[in-house]
Amino acid sequence: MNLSSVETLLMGNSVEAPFREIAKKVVEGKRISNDDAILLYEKADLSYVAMLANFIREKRHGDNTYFNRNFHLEPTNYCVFDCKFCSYSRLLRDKDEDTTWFYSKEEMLEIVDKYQDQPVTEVHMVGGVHPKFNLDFFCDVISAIREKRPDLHVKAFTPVEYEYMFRKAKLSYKEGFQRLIDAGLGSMPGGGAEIFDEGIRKQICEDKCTSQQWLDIHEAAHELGLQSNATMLYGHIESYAHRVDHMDRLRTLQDKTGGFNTFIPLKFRNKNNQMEDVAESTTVEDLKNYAISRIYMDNFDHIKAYWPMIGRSTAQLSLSYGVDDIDGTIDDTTKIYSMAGSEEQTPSLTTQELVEMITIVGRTPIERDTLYGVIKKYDENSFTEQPA
Ligand code: V47
Ligand code: SF4
Repeated sequence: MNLSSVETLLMGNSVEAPFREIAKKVVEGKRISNDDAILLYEKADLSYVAMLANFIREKRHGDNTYFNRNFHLEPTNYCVFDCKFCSYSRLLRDKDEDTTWFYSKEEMLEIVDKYQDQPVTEVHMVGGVHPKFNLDFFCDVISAIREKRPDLHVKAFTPVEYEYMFRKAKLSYKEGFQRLIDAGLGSMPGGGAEIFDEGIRKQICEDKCTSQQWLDIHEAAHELGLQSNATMLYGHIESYAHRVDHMDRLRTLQDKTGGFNTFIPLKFRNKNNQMEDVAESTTVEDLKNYAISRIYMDNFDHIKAYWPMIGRSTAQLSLSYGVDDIDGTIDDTTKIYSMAGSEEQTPSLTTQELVEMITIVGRTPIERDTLYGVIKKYDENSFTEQPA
């Protein structure tokens, strides 16, 4: 969608005045307000938000669509917390060997060893919170991983894990982070944010880190030069106003620190958890949510559709709704979404499959590192034999 399409929208009488005003702000590169965002959620057509989101996406990134070669390392799914939406964790008393795991340092290094000859660039390490793991242990694991693979970027843990680890170690957030940075931590993923509204948080995940702690931990990380992502778990019991409040708190922190790379809306999946009675959002709602996120989060460079959670077809569609990143190869190493009922039961894509997914919808695949350094630009001929 080009500028003239949006200008047509601005001039046309078929579009009501408040929507023309929002389009004008977008074309002029101005920020939309919280009321504007709520109006978009409540009243805007999908095609209208798609046009605006795609305009912003193409202005920032053209057709470029980012992915990386990554795998996950989930140290345990035992967890001291009890989030109602979580299909993955097991309480400490649960001894079912088929559904629980707890890796030693050696077992984690064996997993990393499997990738020894593969050009993966990132390990995404996150899991449940187990009292036997502590800061010293994780510093040891991270430095052992980096010793084996100095080229591997370790993107690890959420504020849920950090708050617990740093509190037990009796360290400030910055002191704790400094220890992990010295051990080789590269950046922080976006999990654990859920929905910041305190009333909703009390209902879905009352015992883990608070919204303010989540934000403070990211702020501390940013101040030490660690970059991070941010997520929003949507499509359960929250209202549109709660989504906008969540994005507002992130946009405000990003104004202050500039340390976030990517915003990742996460669709709530309702299988095998304590919120099975809550219906999942529709694909139309998912696409609308990506588009409004792109329009509202004007200080975030990237919007990611995490394909293991949303499914590869919707991830492809999302590239016309403001999204410019679809995460990575994964190699069937995460269980969070398959256990929650995602259509992707064994999430794994080769680089070639990712490239084809992106080119088939007319975009340009860019293999990136974790912090968006460009590794390789692909085209439709990258995997076809060239004539001699
Ligand atoms: O915080 C848990 C979510 C998150 C369910 O930073 C669920 O690049 C939906 O944050 N339905 C962890 N979502 C995953 C995460 C993430 C994923 C990919 C990339 C990045 C990144 C971060 O998963 C949790 C929670 O919000 N989650 N259960 C569920 N039933
Ligand atoms: Fe534990 Fe994270 Fe699951 Fe909450 S979402 S129960 S903190 S593993």
